[in-house]
Amino acid sequence: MNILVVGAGGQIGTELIPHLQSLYGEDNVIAADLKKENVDRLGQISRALVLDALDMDNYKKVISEFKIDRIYNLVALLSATGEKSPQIAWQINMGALINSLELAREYNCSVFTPSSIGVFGHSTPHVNTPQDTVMRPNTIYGVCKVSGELLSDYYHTRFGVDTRSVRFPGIISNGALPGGGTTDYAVEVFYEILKDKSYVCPIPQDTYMDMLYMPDALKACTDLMDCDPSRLKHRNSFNVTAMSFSPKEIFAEIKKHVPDAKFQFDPDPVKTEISASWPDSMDDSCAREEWGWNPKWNLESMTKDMLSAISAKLSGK
Ligand code: AKB
Repeated sequence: MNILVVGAGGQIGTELIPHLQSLYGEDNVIAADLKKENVDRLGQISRALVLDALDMDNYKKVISEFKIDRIYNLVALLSATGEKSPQIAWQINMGALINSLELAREYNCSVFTPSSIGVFGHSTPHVNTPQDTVMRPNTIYGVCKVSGELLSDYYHTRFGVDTRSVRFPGIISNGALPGGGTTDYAVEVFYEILKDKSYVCPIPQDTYMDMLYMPDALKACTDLMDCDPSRLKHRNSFNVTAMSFSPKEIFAEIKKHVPDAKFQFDPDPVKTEISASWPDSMDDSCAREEWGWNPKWNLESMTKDMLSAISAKLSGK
């Protein structure tokens, strides 16, 4: 199987590439990104090329030349950045998706596009948020993700394209940094505490959001795509979560390992509003039943691992 990852230079793509290589073979994974510097970095571990997923002609050439069977469409402007320029967020998020779906239809590829907890809004039940529930988001990112879920299901029912997706919560990782998201604080805090022993948090201390550690997120990307389609009652998109915590709770966990760490709060108005509109905790039982979702990492084990991985990274080991 030949796999193309578009938007490969970001937080997920950078770690998804080696994960895919380990499962499907090094030469069968192609990394594509808009930015030359990301492609140069990815080129050290894989076959990598510059590609603007909005440029349909070039995108088509890549799909045809490399005989692609599966697309991971990771192109996205995230929630906080999206609010700075909603029209651009719509163009990028929806443009990359419709091009991916159209090419998948023409070349018979399967498509994975991450959705997000951003599909939910104030009117969604916030505790144990069901799989099938109210989706009235109040960010352009959420509007794109809901539209993307509908469009992906439409391509499946109308054209038979094998589209699948998960609603990612915040993803915590120690490779490439996330950028422009509301959940980014849960990554930033580790770097700041290990560098300066202090962190100023842009999210109010008692706001709960769901999170996943990267190894579980990568497994979701491949387990869902490899599962027997006859098991799937849902496709776009599945709730997935591994932990739900507030800033106060993760900081208390970090303090167990770094007792002199200092935390302050200076809530950012945009991120505060977004985080208040998202679930406190999601019900991911459909993912568990339909394709065996079973995350391994929790707040305790993730915190320990993040502290040791980032300490090693900062000390150049
Ligand atoms: C964001 O915060 O925008 C993302 C997401 C939850 O989709 N990390």
